[in-house]
Amino acid sequence: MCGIVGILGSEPVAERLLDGLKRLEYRGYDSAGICTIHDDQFDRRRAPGKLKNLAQRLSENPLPGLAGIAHTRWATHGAPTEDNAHPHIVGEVVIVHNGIIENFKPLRDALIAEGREFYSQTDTEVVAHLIAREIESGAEPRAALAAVLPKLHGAFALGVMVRTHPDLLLGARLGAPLTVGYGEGENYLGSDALALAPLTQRIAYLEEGDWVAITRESVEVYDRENNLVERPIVNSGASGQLIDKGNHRHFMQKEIYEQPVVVAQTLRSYLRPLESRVALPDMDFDLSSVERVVIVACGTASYVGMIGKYWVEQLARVPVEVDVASEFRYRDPVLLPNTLGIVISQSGETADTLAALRHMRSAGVVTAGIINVPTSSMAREVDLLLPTHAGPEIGVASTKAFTCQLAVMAALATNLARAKGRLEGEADVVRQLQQVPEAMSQALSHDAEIEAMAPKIAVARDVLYLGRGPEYPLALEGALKLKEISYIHAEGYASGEMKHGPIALIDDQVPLIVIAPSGPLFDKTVSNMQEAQARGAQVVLISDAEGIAQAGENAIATIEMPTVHSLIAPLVYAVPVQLLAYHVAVAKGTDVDQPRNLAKSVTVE
Ligand code: HGA
Repeated sequence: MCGIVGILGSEPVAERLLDGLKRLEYRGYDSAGICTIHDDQFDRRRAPGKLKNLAQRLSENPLPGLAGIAHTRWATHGAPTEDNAHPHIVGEVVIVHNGIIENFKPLRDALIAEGREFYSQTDTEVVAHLIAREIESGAEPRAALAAVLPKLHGAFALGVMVRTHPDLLLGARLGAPLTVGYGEGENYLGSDALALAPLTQRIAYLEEGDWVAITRESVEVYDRENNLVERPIVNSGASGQLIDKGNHRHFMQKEIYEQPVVVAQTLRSYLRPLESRVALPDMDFDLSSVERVVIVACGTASYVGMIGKYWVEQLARVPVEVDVASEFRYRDPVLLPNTLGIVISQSGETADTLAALRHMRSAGVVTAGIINVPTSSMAREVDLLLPTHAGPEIGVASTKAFTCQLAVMAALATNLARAKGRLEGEADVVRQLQQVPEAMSQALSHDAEIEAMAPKIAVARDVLYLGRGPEYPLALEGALKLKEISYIHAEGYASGEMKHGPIALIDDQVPLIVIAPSGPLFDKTVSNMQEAQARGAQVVLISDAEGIAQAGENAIATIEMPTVHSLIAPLVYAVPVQLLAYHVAVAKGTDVDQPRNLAKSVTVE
């Protein structure tokens, strides 16, 4: 979601702020802006739409100044217009904000009743007014910020400057990430280490409730009780190079193609082939005492959880509940003793999942997190971190993070099964998992066929995906992927559910994508597929050689996957599902990497 960069520099900052925003582009945004202080005045450029619009304004009307803050906005309150774009200036204060101020309405009403005028529809402007009001009544900037923070409910990261104090940059975080960067005679503020990577590798991660006062020479961090605290300076290891697309047309395509390598990389940290063992990092709780599992995640990651439910129940015979994070906390879930809570998140900052994690921890549940960003809030708060090694995922639609999460989920299911004394043939599990990268490469070799069939799907208004067993969540993922990037309406169904409703939608204009590896469930899925074909459905069958030989005859297209063990099928079959969505989106000409309305790291509830 939106990004924050701030620089207190010894050289002009505008271009560097713009560069920092470019590094945060992958999160998704719909307007952007920069404000500097020079000659004791604020100077600001803002533009709706992509950063190139802001860059254009900067080139027509450059922005001098050695201190400034910048923002990419993903609108939550008010349309993505120039007036609503950050930074917001009120009196002596300029502010950028990530997140939502949940109590903005009563605060805004009270400020209006005092006679204050609002210039935007954002919740953010309330914070600017509150700080400005403190300054007007004589508070110095630090005290003004400290007085306002306790009044704000919700989740936020803030960057603040005060016109009369051009050598001071303030920041605060609660529920949204913020980092401080340490330079030579300069210091920085950023949403993440990636944004600051060309400026510095020396980073401190602020903790929940922290606020910070930055000058060129010093950084003072305060906790929510306003005690001066130390936050360790670490080497971020983030590359200063802008991550590029290599020879690929889009980041999403590059990330789909990276999967054999990054899944191998992820598996390498869990597999011990010499010992025929699937290992987990050390933990200070006993897996054998786990009597139930609760998995909480959002979007694509929640489908990893659903596939995990099939695996854990089948292998370990431990009951599993899967919840979408936005529902979990508010339905006051029953959390019994000896529950293992698992959260799954690429960014480790997803607001709903983070809140669910905290809910589980406060209920005394032991937690594990399958997370791609090891410095994220979730990674720091779980009892057991199970990292994925997907590398930075830039495309908004998750691909490689999904399959790496599945790889880790398989490792966790195997370990639970062993701990419960249920695991037979661990050497075989290791062998199957070792085959995943090669099988994924084979799946990728069908790219050209999938590209060729994409125009047929691109003209559809609705698309249905069917799967059974672990391929049912994959059908949900296929439909989500297609919706996200091609804007075609798509639904995923458990094959057997089709005749309980969705079959009413079937006609010869509705493509039906059937994900069905051969195996014990195959015949049943094929029956469901044939029921649809009898009503004109245009079937694309994704199966292996045996399945296609048996049932591919009347399909409009088939995509042949290598023959794989049922455990690893979801990882391998994810590839054609992703490629299909990708090529359909390309055929439709949509913005594949930054689809409309979507954000990458969803830091608001
Ligand atoms: N609520 C603010 C900031 C939006 C945001 O955090 N996006 O990720 C606004 O609507 O301007």
